[in-house]
This record gives sequence, C-alpha cells and structure tokens, in this order.
Amino acid sequence: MKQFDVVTLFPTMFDAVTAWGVTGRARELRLYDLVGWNPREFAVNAYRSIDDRPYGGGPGMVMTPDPLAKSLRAARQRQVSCGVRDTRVVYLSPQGRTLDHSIVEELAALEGMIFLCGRYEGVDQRFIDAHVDEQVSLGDFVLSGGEIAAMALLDAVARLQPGVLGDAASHQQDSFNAALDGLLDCPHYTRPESWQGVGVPEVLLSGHHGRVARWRREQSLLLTQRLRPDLIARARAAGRLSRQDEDCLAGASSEAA
Ligand code: 4HQ
Repeated sequence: MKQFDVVTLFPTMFDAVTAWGVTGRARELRLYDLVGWNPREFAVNAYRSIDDRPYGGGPGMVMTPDPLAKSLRAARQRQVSCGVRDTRVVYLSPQGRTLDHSIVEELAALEGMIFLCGRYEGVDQRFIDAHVDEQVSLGDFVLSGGEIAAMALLDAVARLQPGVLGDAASHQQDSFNAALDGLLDCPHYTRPESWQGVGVPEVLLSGHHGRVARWRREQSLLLTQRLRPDLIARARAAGRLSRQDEDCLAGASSEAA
C-alpha cells in the first residue's frame, strides 16, 4: 500500500482528496493511506508559534525550521513503521519543476511520499537544504500555500495506483486510448441522442467498434495538433505515432493549407 504523509498547518484540507470520489474510495479500500502532521502540534513555546519575522526585514513571516523538522521526523518514522524503504520529501513551491505526467509517474513508482506544504513567505532555507529531495510547482502562479498543489499531485499519483480506477484502468490498457500516448482525449458524448437540437457524431451510434476506435484516435490527433502541437511533436519523437496517425495528420494539414 502506498503511504503518503503530509506536513501542513491545515491537515483537514486533505479530506478533499481522501473523502471524495475515486481517491476517497481508494483510501477506504486501503489502496493507499495518508496521514497529516501539523507543525503546530510540535511547537514548544507558550504561543505554539511556527513562524517568525524574516531576517533582513521585509513583509510577511517565514516558517521556523524546528517544528517542521519534528513533524518530518514523525512522518519519516511512520513511513518506516509501514515498511516503506524508498520515500521522497517533496516541497511544493514555484521554484520547483512544473508538474507534468512524467513527474507523476516517477513519484507513483515510489513506496511512499512526504509532502511539505509551506504557508506565508515559505520555509527557512536551511530546512529545505537539509531535508527536501525535490521541489515541484503546480505552475507559474502564486498560491496561498502548498496544500492545493500537494493535493493535485497526490490525486494524480493516487489514481495511478493499481485498482484505484477499477474498470477505467482496463480502459487505459486500450491501445487506442489517447492518454497513453500523451495526446489530448477525444470528445465524449452520452444520452440523450439529441440535446437542444444537437445530435451525436453518427459513427458513435454505429455499433462498429473498429470505426469508433479509429474516429476517437483521429479526433485526439486532430484536437492535439490544433491546440497542443508541442504534444504531437513529442509523441512523434518518442515513436508513438503510427503510419496511419501520420496520414491522418498530413490529411488535416493539407486541408488547412
Ligand atoms: N506556493 N506550486 C508560496 C506556490 C506553489 C506553486 C507554495 C506559494 C509555497 C510558500 N506551490 N508557498 N505555484 O505558489 O506549488
């Protein structure tokens, strides 16, 4: 079972992942576990303070290293007690590598992960230098804390664990599934067959599985070419595009010309 520990001033925020949807069900089924560690609980002074003013002056506060170190020690101990040998301490920060599927896959392969979520102006640099293995960013924008970024990463890693997606996981084995190739997904339709006067693409009603699969692949390719040509280039470089895929793309660009 995958073990997640999170060092955060707001452990209950993670209920958003552990209590709902497929990730909630997966936790119930014990496909992973998640435990939060609040530095406040490890703060020793009368005020239980976990932050202080920045040396050198300036606005805001910085998280002090000691309550974080004690939280992290508790998290590491729990991982060891669960038999986890390879774990990684991930600090969510705009300085980190921008989150993408390759990072998710890399972290999904580990037995455990420890997330460090900063608030205020961030964490004392000495703590980061001593304990953080990896910094990951959700993107080039500023959040109020690392928690939402940690939850995004957590959700993406949890759903890769065997059994989490149930039926949908077998879907991913389908060689026509675009997600597998790093392309955008095809459009999806469900009932009613006509909604506000708009129908469903005819091929999806045909019951012809081969033609449906081909249509979906073509939709993925054409959508990706139009919206994310960088992903097409990457798929091509990785040898993930077939001769038939290339014919589809070539046909589309000659029509556009
Ligand atoms: N922050 N991706 C500053 C982020 C962020 C991001 C988290 C704000 C850390 C101290 N985290 N705190 N972008 O903006 O992950």
